Amino acid sequence: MDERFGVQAIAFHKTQGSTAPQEKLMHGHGSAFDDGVIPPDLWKVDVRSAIEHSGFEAWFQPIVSTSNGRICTLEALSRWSHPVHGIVTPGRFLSSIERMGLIDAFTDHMMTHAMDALSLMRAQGHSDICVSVNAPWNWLASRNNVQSMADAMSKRGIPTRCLVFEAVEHAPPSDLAATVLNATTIKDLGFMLAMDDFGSGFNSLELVRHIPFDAIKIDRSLVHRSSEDHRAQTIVCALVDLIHGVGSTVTLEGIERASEFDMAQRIGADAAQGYLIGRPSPLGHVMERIVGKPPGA
Ligand code: G
Ligand code: MN
Repeated sequence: MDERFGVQAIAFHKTQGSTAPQEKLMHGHGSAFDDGVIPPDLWKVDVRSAIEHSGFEAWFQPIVSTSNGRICTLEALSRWSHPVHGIVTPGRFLSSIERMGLIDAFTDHMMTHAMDALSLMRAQGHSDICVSVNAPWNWLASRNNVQSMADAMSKRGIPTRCLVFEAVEHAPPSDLAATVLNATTIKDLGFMLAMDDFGSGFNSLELVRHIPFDAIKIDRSLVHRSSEDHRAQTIVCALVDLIHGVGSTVTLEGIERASEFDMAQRIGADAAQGYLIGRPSPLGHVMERIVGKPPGA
């Protein structure tokens, strides 16, 4: 399968199964205390302290262009390096963060990690690669949040077009007109705006109708195994046409098999993301792939 990908992809594939740090341990949905593993009070103290002391790291997952296999974007994904429980994925702590009213602080934290990554890549001559961050519509709704980001990017000398806000929604948007207006502000400031996880949850066709997203990402629940599932493939294919029809680019999430990458190319998806292409990993590891240096060299 290497021939289908670019140099960066080939370099990275050789590293799979090496010593590369990868997601393990505490995956899944719900919070850890649901499992009875951690007493809720202790968990809350840990979450609050992680926010206050920058305990949430950002790992990065590559998104490649289907036309040449090269990395076009890195998605910043939070990982909590817990002193006792190891690497903890967001499915385990996001709901706690939301319940505790800390989601804005957490999103700000991820934005800083994203800008740090952009600064580092630019310093190494890779200014063509964007970084995307998951941003709840509620966070995006604050003009203050978005304007502060534009100021921070300008201070670092990074054009706003290098940062992609991946709008995520875990509840129906409360006010469509306001959401459309927020999107206009974001676009006017020059940021890229993507819709995350389209086809699941509350990111709806109504938003696609009214908001000029730069990119729409089709949820991995639709993409997974779709290359061998006629119904799924029909849906994904129709969504690709629909998304192109409204002038956005399409990213297929959850590409785990070569046959799914083949399908992405065949049906004209613009970009692909998933374990086949690369798992989320620390920035240093992704940079090794970008510069084409094998880990440990
Ligand atoms: O909602 P969003 O698309 O931002 O979710 C990203 C999450 O999806 C990350 O936690 C990442 O680990 C996971 N992920 C990324 N690629 C794949 C994949 O190919 N398969 C599966 N099962 N999960 C993936
Ligand atoms: Mn995302």
